[in-house]
Amino acid sequence: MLILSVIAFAAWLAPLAVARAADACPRPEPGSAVPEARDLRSSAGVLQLDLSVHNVKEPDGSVRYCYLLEDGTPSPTLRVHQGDLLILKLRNALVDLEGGAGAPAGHDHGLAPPATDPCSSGAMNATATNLHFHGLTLPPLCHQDEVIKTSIQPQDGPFEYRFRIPADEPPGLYWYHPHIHGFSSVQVQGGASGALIVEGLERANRAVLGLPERVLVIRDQALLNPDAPPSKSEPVVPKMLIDRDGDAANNGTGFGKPAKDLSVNFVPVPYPDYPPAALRLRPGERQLWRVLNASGVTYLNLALLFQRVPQRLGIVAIDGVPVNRASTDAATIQWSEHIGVPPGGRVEFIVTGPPAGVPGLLVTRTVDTGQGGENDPNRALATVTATADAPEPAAQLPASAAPLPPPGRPWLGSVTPVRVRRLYFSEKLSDPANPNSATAFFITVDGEQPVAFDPSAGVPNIVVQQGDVEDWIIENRSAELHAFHIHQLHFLLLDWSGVPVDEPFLRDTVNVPYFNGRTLQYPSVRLRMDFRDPAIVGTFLYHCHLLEHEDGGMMGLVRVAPKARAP
Ligand SMILES: [Cu+2]
Repeated sequence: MLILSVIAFAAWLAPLAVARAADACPRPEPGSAVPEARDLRSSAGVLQLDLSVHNVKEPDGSVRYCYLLEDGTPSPTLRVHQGDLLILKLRNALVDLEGGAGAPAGHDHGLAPPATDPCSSGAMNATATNLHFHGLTLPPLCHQDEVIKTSIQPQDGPFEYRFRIPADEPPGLYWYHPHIHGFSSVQVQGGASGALIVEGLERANRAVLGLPERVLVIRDQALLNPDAPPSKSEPVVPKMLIDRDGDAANNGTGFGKPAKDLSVNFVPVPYPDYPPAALRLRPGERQLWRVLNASGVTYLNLALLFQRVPQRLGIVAIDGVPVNRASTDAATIQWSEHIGVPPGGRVEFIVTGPPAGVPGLLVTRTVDTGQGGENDPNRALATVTATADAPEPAAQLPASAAPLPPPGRPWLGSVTPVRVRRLYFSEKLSDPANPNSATAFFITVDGEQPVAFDPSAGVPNIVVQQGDVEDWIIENRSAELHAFHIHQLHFLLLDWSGVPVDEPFLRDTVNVPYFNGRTLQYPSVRLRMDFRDPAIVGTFLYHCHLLEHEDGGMMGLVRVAPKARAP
């Protein structure tokens, strides 16, 4: 009798448990209206929140990760002002989806495994996680923005991030995501990411005063229909190959199977038919769109088409930095009909809604990632429909604002660098005789031997002095694009593939062109690196922001040494 009731109870419990697990990270259906993430705003100078990170394996085998507030709200947008205190308690609710490495020790005995010190554990396994606040100029310290040693395990209990947004942080779009070496790709492509906005863009650029604003987070994920033939509406393309990362390789046609599916605020836009998500606004309405490319490997080349005609997009910020950062021009707008955004990059631009009845379409155009790169074909992202009764976005920029004070340090472009360093991206087959063997990914200081990043080595690849400004030339000796990113600081792009550029703003992620095997020199970018801020003293990372490359070892350590005190 007792046994029977236990079985009955278990039978009742099992489907419930499965249902609950499957709903851990719910997602909208393809073709849905683009939802807005919940805005969490600071009040009285403080933004405090409890966030948990979850993962689940779906019945179709796909893997999802998500950040949830206590009431189940996914991936909130964190809205803070310069100087605000952010207190974020992160609870790690990850489970080991594969079994094996990462399963909590002691599970068999029903005992809670011993807690580790998340600040020093450095553990890299499938259930470890942490947070990187991409773009913010924070100290590389535990509980702030340190990702090399900080590793939170499920048994550790809530882990507190607590830091102040720098008083001079440029206003714009930043983001948060996990950064455990070897597991960044699976967690971020699973959906673990969210936007963070430093308010005050209207103080830097009067052109956005009073505009309704929309945050669009573009993520990529494993193909939902990997075996489907291309849509009949597409031209026939050469047979798809698989690149060294195991993704569909660039075929150079702009069509064919993409390496990954994309989603817009979690609304999937899956291959092969790319049913677009749906955006609505009012006819002719001007809005500020803040777009984050939270993809693991997918490059974006955004365009807004009205009846197939590309529209002008008014760029006001890139990588969280207003485009007029170097000038006093209060209403600078960079107009463009398409905007490239590498993985990790952000772009904020003004759009004007189509006239009533004119269909609009937000698309990403094909990106030539090189022979060894992923296939990033042309595809739709969202329909843009103008109707008089379209609901307004939740957020709107203030209609009046005091201008931002000018930056406290001289413009980076006017500072003479104290030295020039050369680094290069390269790749190597583990078995040179077998083109399908695993690839090793490197970023190397010129003159050194290429070595995959080893977090346990603990030895910085580069040591700089706080207070210095340096020029770094980043070469690409591989046959695919890489996206150079450095934590803790922004840089000025001076030269892109041999062409001097004059950008009055800063970036934190930049695309480095691929080597086509025909030029005398490897393609490169020249970056002016800003190590002046004393807050960034310590050790942190630079790496390729294609997460399969980063996890594969394309990462290095830089130590910013404290300035020697004058005697
Ligand atoms: Cu890369």
